[in-house]
Amino acid sequence: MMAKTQCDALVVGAGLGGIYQTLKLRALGLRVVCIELAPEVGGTWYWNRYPGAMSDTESYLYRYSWDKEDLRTYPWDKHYLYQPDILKYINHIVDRHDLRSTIRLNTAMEAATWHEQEQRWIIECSTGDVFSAKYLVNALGILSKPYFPNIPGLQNFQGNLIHTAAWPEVDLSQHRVGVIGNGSTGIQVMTALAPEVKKLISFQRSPQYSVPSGQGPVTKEYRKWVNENYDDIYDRVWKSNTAFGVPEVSRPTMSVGPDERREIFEKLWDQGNGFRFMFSGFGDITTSVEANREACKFIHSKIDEIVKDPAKASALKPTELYARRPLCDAGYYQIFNRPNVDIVDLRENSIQEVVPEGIMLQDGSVVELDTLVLATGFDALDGSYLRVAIKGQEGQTLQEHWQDGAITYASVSSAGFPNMFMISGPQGPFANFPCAIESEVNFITECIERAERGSGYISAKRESELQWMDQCNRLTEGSVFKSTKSWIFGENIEGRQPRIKFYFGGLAAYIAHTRREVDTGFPSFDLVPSHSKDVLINGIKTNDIETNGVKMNGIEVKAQDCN
Ligand code: NA7
Repeated sequence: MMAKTQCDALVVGAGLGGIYQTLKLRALGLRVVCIELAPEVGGTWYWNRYPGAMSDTESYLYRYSWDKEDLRTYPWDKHYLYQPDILKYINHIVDRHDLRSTIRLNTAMEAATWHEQEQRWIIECSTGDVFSAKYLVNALGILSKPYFPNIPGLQNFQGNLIHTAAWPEVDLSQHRVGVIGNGSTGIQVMTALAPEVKKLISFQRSPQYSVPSGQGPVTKEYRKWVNENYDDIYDRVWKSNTAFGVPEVSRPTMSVGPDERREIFEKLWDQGNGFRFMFSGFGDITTSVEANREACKFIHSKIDEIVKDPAKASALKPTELYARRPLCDAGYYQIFNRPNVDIVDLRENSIQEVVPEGIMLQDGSVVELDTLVLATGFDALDGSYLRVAIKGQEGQTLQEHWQDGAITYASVSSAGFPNMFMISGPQGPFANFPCAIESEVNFITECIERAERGSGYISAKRESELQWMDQCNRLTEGSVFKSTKSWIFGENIEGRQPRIKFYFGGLAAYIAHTRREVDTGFPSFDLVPSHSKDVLINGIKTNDIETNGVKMNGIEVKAQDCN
C-alpha cells in the first residue's frame, strides 16, 4: 500500500487559482502540496489549445496583480494573449516563485473524505498516492469538464472527432471540417480555421452576437502608459463590477437620440472588446429589454454590412436578446464571405444523426466531413466537482448536498465540508477571472489563517449558503440574461437541475462582502475547536487554545513531513 503523505494543505489544480493559493499558503508557513492531473501546469490554458484560443481580457489584466515588478517587466506585445502566451506566463510565474517542486503533475484527485475524529481530509489519487491534509483547497477550474452533447450516432463517425478542450496535433489543411458550437470557443476556432482548411461548415443551433476584439500589436507608448499607471488601473479594477478594465457607465440607452446612439455603438465597435461593448456605452443593456434591442439592432446591421450572402447573414443573426456572455472576435462574421466557409442553420434543418461519413440533417441530406469539431462547451463549475467522490461530514457526498443544484457560501465553501474550499466554485463573482480568482484566494487564505488561530476547523453554516444563494438569485431579477439559456445558469447540460452559477453583484461588492466577513469575525462560518495537537504549523505560534483540557499555547507541535 502506498504511504500516506501528511501535509497541512493540499491544493488541487495548478492553474491560475491553484498556483496563487499554493503561494499564499506557503507564505503562511503551511506545508503545502499542489497536485495537478495534467502533465503540465496551466489548468484551462494547458487543455484549451485549439487554433485561435485567446483570452478576451486585455493583456495587461490577464495576469496576477500582486507581483508588481513582474507586471511592469513581463513582455507582451499584443492587446490579447493567445493560449501559448498564457501558458508561458503561468510557467514563468511557477519558476519565478520556485513552485515547481511543490507541484505533483499527472496526479488526479479521485476521492476526498473528511475524517471528523482526526479533523483531516484523506485524499486518494489516480496514482495510488494518498494524502492526509488539514485543509483541502480545490482549484478544479470553472471550465474543465468538457461537455459532449448527446447527438445520435456520434460514436459512428469515422473521421476525426475532436473536442476543442483536447485538441490534438493535427493537420487539417486538406480536410472538410464541421464545427458544432458557436460560443466563445466556436467563433475563435472557426475564425482561425477558415483560412487553413479545405472546407469549413458551421452547424449552428443558436446564433450569437459578437463584436470585434480589437486584437493587434501594442505600441511602446501604450505599454509605457500601462506600466506608469498600473496602480491606478488596479485601483479602478478592484472597485469595478466586471474587472475587465473597461469603463462601466450608467447612461441609459434611450437618453440619447438614434444618431448619437449609433455613433456611440460605432465607437465601441471600433475600439473592440465584448465587455466594453456591453458595459461602456450605456448602463442598461443588461437590464432593459428596450435598451438591449438597440444593441441587437446595431449588431444585426453590422452583420448585414459584413456578410455578403443574405442567406448566410440571416442565419448568423440572433433573434434572442443580447444576453449571454459577451463575445468578441478577430473577424468571425467575415469568414462567411470565404468560398470555403458555409453555415447550416440548425433552427431550420436540425441534425438527425451523425453517420460514418458526416452529418445527416433532418431533410435527409448528408454533409460529408473528414473532421468534426465539438466546440460544445463545458459542464461548467459544479461539473468539475461532481466527477470527484467528495465526502464531508456524516458521510454526505457533495453530489447529495448539491442534488438540487450546486450551492455554496460566497463560492468558496459548502456547508458540511469543513476545511474544504473551492476557488471559483459555483456562485462566485462574474468578472474577469484572474481578478475574481485572486479575490477568492485572498478570502480563502483569511479563512485558513483564522482556522489556524485556534480552530480545528472552519465550515460555512447552512443558513449562510442559503442566504448567499438567495442573494445570487435576487441579483438576477430584472436581468435580461435570464431570457437566454446558457452555461451561466447551468442550462446547457441535459438533465442537470439549472441553478444560478454566478454572483452578479460585481467584483467590488464581492470583495467588500468578504472583507466584512473577515472583519466581523467570520459570522457565516462555524469555528470548531481542534481536538488534535496539530495546531502549530511550521513554527507559526497560535493563540491560547483549550483543547481536551490541554493548554496548547506555546506547545510547538512539529508539522509532519510532506514528501
Ligand atoms: P458555450 O458557450 O457553452 O457554447 C457551446 C456551444 O455549443 C453553443 O453554441 C451551443 O449551442 C452548442 N451546442 C451544444 N450542444 C449542442 C447540440 N447538441 N447541437 C448543436 N449545438 C450544440 O461553450 P464555449 O466553450 O464556447 O464557451 C464557454 C466559456 O469558455 C466561454 O464563455 C468563455 O468564458 C470560455 P446553444 O447555444 O446551446 O444552442
